[in-house]
Amino acid sequence: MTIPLPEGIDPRVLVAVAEQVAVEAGRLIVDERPPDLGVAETKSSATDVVTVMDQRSQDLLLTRLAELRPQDGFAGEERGGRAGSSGITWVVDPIDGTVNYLYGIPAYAVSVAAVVGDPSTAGAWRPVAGAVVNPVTGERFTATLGGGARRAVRDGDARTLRVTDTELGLALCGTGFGYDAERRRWQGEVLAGLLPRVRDIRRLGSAALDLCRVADGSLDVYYERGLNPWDMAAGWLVAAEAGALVTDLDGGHPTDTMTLAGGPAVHRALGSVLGEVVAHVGREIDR
Ligand code: LIP
Repeated sequence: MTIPLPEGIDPRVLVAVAEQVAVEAGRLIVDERPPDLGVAETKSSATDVVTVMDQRSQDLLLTRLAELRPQDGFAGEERGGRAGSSGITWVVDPIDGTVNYLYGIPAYAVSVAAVVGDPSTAGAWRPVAGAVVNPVTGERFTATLGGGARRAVRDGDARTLRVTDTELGLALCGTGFGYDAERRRWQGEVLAGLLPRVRDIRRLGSAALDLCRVADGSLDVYYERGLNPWDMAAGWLVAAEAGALVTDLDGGHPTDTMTLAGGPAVHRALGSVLGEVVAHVGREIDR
């Protein structure tokens, strides 16, 4: 499905806004992280946690995007959203990699994407501009539809990103796991089938950073079942604009059923093996 860009919308303007507010939120979650940070609440399970900083980060993003882009919609992982009239919706993850943030592991990001279509309906939306900021390393990954993907650490050092494309047996493969025990059991069985077929696995703990690692070549390929729009929206565009195919297992838009990202050849090879393994393990929904 090709969803048109609304008239008068310039992705270059949107990506500048995305990067600016993602950097601001990143600064907040690092500078104001309370020393006694704990779990404010849980969502789908006891391990699906929200900290006070997740909500504070999202509140900042909502406020700043309302100031900078008052006609746009807003949809975030945590509470609070807004309808818009411009045809653009901001899909944000205020802290992607919340468990890493809670444990002090420096692999988390603020993900901010401007999308067209309906992000609440799988396959009915796509990103047109996005930024993923790791506030600990200072890495800022940005992309615009048709405009390429870049990674900067300090002002002025932006580098254009290009994916690798290796054979599957030599591919460093990223993945992740859900918060539900039965899903994790299924994901473990799928992983067991895949592990002998790739170089190795890395579980970084942030889908947004996983997708950006595919874009910069520090992962060759990535797959995960269960991603929400806010986990993948900006990273999807960064990876795709760096030359990755980013799809579900059937070659359509990535969805919560499966997100698969990599250079064309390794994406095809992983998709084929993953399809075999899922067929052998049995589809999760059939169990
Ligand atoms: C995380 C994802 C990650 C997944 C984790 C978690 P969160 O998002 O980015 O890929 O494996 O289970 O869902 O919950 O930290 O925003």
